[in-house]
Amino acid sequence: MKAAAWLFAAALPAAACPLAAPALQQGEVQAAWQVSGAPIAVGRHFALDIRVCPADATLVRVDATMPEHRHGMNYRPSLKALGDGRWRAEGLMFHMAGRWELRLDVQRGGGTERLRESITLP
Ligand SMILES: [Cu+2]
Repeated sequence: MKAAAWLFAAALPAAACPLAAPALQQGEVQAAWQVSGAPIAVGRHFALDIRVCPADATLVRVDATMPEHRHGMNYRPSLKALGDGRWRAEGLMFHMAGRWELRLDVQRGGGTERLRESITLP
């Protein structure tokens, strides 16, 4: 596992701030994410590679809900800091088709910014 994490850290470039579009933005906080490995599919675990800016911002939580159904995921993802504004979230799973809202909570300067993005699964 250690070797795999190192390989990943080497492969993903540091978050050069500000991030190029498309990136989520809330206040001065920016985040960009991409699915790591196989694309998101109903009922299958997936992982996200996430970059956060500026450098003093800390990603503290990754979560997802289905707002129209008023429920979240059945699993709580783990979050790993890789340094240089890079993070990895593992163990996410969307157990239904439909619209999910991905949520990234980022702490900076004593406040928390919540960045959101809609993901619709066919
Ligand atoms: Cu649902």
